[in-house]
Amino acid sequence: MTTANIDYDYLLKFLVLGDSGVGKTCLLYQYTDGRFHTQFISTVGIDFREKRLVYSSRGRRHRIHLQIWDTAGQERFRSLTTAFYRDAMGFLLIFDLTSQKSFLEVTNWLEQLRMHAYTEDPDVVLCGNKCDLLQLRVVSREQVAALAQRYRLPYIETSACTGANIQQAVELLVGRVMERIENAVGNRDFSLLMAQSRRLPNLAYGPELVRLHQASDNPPRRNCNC
Ligand SMILES: Nc1nc2c(ncn2[C@@H]2O[C@H](COP(=O)(O)OP(=O)(O)O)[C@@H](O)[C@H]2O)c(=O)[nH]1
Ligand SMILES: [Mg+2]
Repeated sequence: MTTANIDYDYLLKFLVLGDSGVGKTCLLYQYTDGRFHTQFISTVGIDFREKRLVYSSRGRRHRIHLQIWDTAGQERFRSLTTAFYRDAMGFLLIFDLTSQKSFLEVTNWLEQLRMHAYTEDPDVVLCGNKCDLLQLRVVSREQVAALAQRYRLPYIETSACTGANIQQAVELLVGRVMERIENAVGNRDFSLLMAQSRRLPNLAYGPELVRLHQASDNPPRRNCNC
């Protein structure tokens, strides 16, 4: 493997998790493309989106290559493999503010993370998505606040449709992970993860699993007016 073309300081790998239909794929596209896509992949596989950003801390600028992995529909079958979680350094855990079920499932996703992530206490940002659908909202702020406090999770309300708070959510997670990196001297698990992160994604997962920008055969789904 060659590292000659690496022109960033850190490659960060994040995962987007949450029940099917909460808006993971839309949120990811909104973050990288600034648009609300309505045509999506529901095939089995793994997708990722990438973005470059600069993170400044303690007077230094770090060039970050951010890779955010999506589940591409596998979450529907609860069939995310251990390998899927293993290489991720941070997690965006999404639920749908218009679905109590997706909110109740958050604790199950946290349990999955506790079992499969590189540490029992990984960096997670909880996102209540579809905040544009005010009339359909069924999950209250109090409910989320109690859960976020119980699990000590930062919480942010997002809309993949309008773009509200998407960048903030991702950058909050970048900040958390970068803080961990800066404090990680001597943390063996995290050092190993960072060493691995120099690998290219399709080497890490196998090219047959990587499906980028793939449109589905299904007709476009849309449930808002933006
Ligand atoms: N109104 C609204 N609809 C959304 C939002 N995010 C996703 N959707 C819709 O919710 C459905 C599921 O989105 P998708 O990204 O495929 O969910 P995934 O299964 O978690 O990847 C689609 O019909 C989207 O158009 C949002 O923030 N607001
Ligand atoms: Mg999806």
